[in-house]
Amino acid sequence: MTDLNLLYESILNGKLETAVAVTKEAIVEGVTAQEIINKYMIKAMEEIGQRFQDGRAFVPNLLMSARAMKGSLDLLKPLLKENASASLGKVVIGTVKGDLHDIGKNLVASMLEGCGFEVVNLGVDVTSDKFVEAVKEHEADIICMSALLTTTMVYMKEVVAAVEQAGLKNKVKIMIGGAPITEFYANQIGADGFSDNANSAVQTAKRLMALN
Ligand code: B12
Repeated sequence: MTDLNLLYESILNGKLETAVAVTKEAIVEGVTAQEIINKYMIKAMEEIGQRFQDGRAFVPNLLMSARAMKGSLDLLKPLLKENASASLGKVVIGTVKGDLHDIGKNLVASMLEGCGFEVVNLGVDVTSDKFVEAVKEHEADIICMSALLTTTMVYMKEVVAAVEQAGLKNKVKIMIGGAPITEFYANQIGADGFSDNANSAVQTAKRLMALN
């Protein structure tokens, strides 16, 4: 039986090879992707974040943890997809301008995809123009914006304004998230939904599509 605490430790310590090996073993043993992500991977990222905050870890440690997390997540993505049925709706997702954090955003994208949404991932540092263009091009039902910095979360308001200006506010729902984001802030800027984790993001997306 795989010791999944080793996955936690390997992400925390930025050990990509071990993280990938343990994830592979866990998959073979039938541990669900949700359990691996929620109980071990996210917990490890939270801990390295806390250490960074306390001055006990530094940017290279964060990058190595992020790399290990991505390696495991890449293996789990196809499993998340197995549960998917027909498309529940189309989502364009991105981290807002000035912000390069993409781990949480990619997790949300994978969960949405895994649960049946079609997802267009615009990456990081996404401008309001890019969000608007993508909504038009893909006829998206939902825009998902992520921000991890207090200095970049304010840009979400500009995206909402750009969506309004493009006459798309009644056509597309806006959902936001990221560590500094609150429900209060979402309401304040006129977003339609907020979630503080990847699991409830799926529930919120379904609610916005009037599916639950
Ligand atoms: C990893 C990390 C980095 C990595 C990012 C690697 C990558 N590829 O993403 C690197 C090293 C590059 C980095 C850089 C920086 N970082 Co940084 N980083 C972090 C750290 C430790 C973890 C973030 C993370 O991945 N968490 C794990 C994921 C799973 O959680 P999450 O992102 O919160 O996502 C979940 C939810 O928020 C939600 N969610 C997220 N997005 C969305 C979107 C939608 C639509 C929905 C519904 C939900 C949702 O669901 C997700 C899954 O459950 C945080 C600390 C922390 N505790 O948050 C600091 C942190 C965010 N960083 C910080 C800082 C200051 C920086 C830098 C400015 C540092 C520097 N001096 O250079 C730069 C900024 C670069 C830039 N322009 O973006 C600060 C921000 C402070 C602030 N209040 O603004 C933090 C809080 C650390 C700290 N306490 O000081 N960082």
